[in-house]
Amino acid sequence: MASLILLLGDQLNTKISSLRCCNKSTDLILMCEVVQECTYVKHHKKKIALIFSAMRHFVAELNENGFKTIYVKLNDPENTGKLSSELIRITRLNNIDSILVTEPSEYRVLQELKSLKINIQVNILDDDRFYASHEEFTHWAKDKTRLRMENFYRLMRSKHKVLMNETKPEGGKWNYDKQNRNFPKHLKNIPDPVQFIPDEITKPVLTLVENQFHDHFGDLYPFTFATTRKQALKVLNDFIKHRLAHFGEYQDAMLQNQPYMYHSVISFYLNIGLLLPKEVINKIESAYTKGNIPINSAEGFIRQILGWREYVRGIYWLNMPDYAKKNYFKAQRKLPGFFWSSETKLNCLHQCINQSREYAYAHHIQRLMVLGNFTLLTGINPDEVNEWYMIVYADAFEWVELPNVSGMILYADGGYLASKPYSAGGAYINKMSNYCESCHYDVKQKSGPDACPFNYLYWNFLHTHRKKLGNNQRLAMVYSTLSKMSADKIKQIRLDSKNYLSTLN
Ligand code: FAD
Ligand code: DLZ
Ligand code: SF4
Repeated sequence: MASLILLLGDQLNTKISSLRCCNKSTDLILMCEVVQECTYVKHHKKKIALIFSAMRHFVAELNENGFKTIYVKLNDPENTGKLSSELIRITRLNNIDSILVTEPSEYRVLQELKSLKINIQVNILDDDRFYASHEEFTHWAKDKTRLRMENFYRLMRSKHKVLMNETKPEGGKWNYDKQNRNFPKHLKNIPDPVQFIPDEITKPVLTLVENQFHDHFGDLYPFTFATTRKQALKVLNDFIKHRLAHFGEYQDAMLQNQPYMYHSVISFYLNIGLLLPKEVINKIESAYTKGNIPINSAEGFIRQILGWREYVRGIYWLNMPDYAKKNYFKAQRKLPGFFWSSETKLNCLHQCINQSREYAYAHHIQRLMVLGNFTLLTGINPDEVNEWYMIVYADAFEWVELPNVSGMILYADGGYLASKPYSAGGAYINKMSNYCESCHYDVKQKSGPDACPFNYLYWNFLHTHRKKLGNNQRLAMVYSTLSKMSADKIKQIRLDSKNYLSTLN
């Protein structure tokens, strides 16, 4: 009996459930580069290069370890360009009794496999790289109308005994974010993450991407990503040694020309399987136990993976396909062209868009409080915003991108994922960055042509959506401030906003 194991571009780990079931002497592993996966949204060039190069490195490792593999390259003449049709083609060419695949991380691909027109059995295994199974998350979410990450995170900490002292959280508190709002703007000599020179496997991939996807967004060169597990482990270990200690303190800070700050830059590798969440958390906890890392950094970092990453995945699978259609504020504006060109006088946006084009990376606060905040305040349609984030970031896979965009930045689910919209005026961006120092607009001015647009757009947003947000307890203070504003002031906010918004059309 021979199985054909389909291994997807984000399942590059020998511990993945499908490979654990592989019988080396009979089973065949199929990996394929397909145009459909590169163009259903026009992914950033660096993202396609990362996935193809990592896939090619991984198949070489499998071959060395005695697995039988078939690797279909993008330009192979027989390549039909779709995962499902490649599966059917390869099944017919070989003597296959059944198909085996670890559950795809995206709903779209799962549906494609479920509707495969083939008369042999297709077995879909759980993806147990995650801490929480779909069943566990569903059980936790049952009967809750609104979910909260912090409650889920505490459950995960207790259950998996991460940073715990018996039943108490390590250090006495579950969350140390109050210590994480530090930001000296003169911060210098931040060590860069480890970078790699393209090898003989990566170089032809870069040429391929350059030729086939030249019209996609983003700079392909320099290409310095890790493309093997060994390299990804180097990135992780280097982060733990040189940057983790400051992660907590500076995690919300943004500096011009410092794309990485003290962030780990491992999401690319976690999401495609080169690193496993459990090994990352074990290493962070052990660095903390050895006394090298302060608790606010260890806890803050672990919360991102054990808390947020697991939580957004749970929300995605519990609510798809409906979640993709959410639009609580009925936002309809088109995404402004400068999200592609970066030609805008708002320096914070200009910097974050440029950086995203160059690196296919922006850290969390840039995605949330600059780019995301702007799309929320200006009422951009969620489909357009989701597409942009899916295209631009090399770590973007729908299961993690969609809840972050529709739930976290756009509040398009009406508060199911987040307790309030992450909206802010220019003062927040000024506090957490040095972008305002070289901006055309004046962050201190509240109205008029030179005022920072975030200042009036913030109040305009709250004013416009008072019916939908006015009863939110977490917004009680801001709505009380808004209520005290004079009619003239509100009129000016509306006028400034109208004028600015008209420039976006
Ligand atoms: P660090 O800051 O070092 O954090 C460590 C790890 O924690 C990350 O590698 C990531 O795996 C995890 N993590 C942190 N925050 C989140 C979060 N909110 N949700 C899920 N995991 C988290 N992350 C993606 O992996 N793919 C995406 O497509 C993606 N889209 C996002 C879109 C928006 C609008 C926002 C606000 C956030 C998005 N994130 C996404 C989450 C987060 O911004 C990135 O995971 C992070 O910036 C990756 O950089 P890092 O590895 O240096 O992270
Ligand atoms: C993102 C991506 C790209 C660009 N290319 C491929 C590919 O050629 N082959 C493949 O197996 N996977 C690719 N992926 C990842 C998939 O789009 C998708 O995110 C995963 O299969 C998870 O469902
Ligand atoms: Fe951004 Fe406003 Fe600061 Fe300019 S002044 S960088 S638009 S926050």
